[in-house]
Amino acid sequence: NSEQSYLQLLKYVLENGTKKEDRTGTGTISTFGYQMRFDLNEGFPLITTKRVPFRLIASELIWFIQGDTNIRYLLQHNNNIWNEWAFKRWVESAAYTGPDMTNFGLRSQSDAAFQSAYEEQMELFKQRILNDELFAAEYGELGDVYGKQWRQWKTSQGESIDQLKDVIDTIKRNPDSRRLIVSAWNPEDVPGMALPPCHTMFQFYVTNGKLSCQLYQRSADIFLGIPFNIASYALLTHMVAHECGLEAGEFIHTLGDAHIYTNHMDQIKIQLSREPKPLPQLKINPDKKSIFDFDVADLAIDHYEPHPTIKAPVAV
Ligand code: UFP
Repeated sequence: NSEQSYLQLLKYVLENGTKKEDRTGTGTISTFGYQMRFDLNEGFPLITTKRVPFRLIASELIWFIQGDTNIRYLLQHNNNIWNEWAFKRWVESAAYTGPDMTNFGLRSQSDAAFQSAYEEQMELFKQRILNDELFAAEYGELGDVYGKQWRQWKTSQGESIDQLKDVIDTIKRNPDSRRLIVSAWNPEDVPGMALPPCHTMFQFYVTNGKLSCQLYQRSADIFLGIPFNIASYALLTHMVAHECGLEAGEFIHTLGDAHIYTNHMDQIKIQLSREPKPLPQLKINPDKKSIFDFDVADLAIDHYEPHPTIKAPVAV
């Protein structure tokens, strides 16, 4: 099944990747330019050779679709995937008076005493975001991330463009359009961003009543990031197809710098030794028509029986 295209990517980069230093100081092996295709009719491409948490993918995607850029919604849904980016802004701000958290990502991997101080500060930060609305408004805000660019792209005229709504309207009115694009890469905003968008832009395509989507991802952490990214855009494609009265076609995933972090090698060996299981099925609440009305509870995954989770450190 289409999980093989992901496993082939892992093998390809293991065999053909070249050593490359990176921003995080971790070190990678990397290749440039790679494409995977997932036929969404073969099942939902949630990787089975390790457990991938669909719940986190669904709540993050709904957060993007709502145009929300504050981690508070994510924390309310017990989703911690964006915490480090908000935490970084908090501990670098003048208002933070706790222990020094410089370079917390790398330090907490090598220094156990630091790690417990870091975990304590992170927990305090999360509780404050959840319980203090004013604090959340200031320090939970990530600024110009996906939700903002998809739903409220700022123009030079001071207006705002709802790219996602516009593209859905166009799919309905003019499905043959070759301009069905949403861009998250805003060159004006990039210099001020902690994490410039990895999912740079995506394009829809309609043929024979089926909606396909292609994503250009400029930078890809193949072990940790990519299984999330595949599932997230497959889910988006299904949701947009649902709203537009189309079937889901293919998800095509095009990668720029596709890399394996050198501290993920043992995990990848374990994963490649496993036999893929049948892909699960996606269930969408048929009573919800517009993707802008979706809630996490309207999306579910059926018959997902993956191999166990494989833990690995995130490069921040
Ligand atoms: N990354 C992903 N997918 C994502 C995401 C991040 O693979 O959805 F948000 C990885 C890619 C890279 C790092 O390893 O995060 C971003 O670093 P950089 O901006 O230096 O490319």
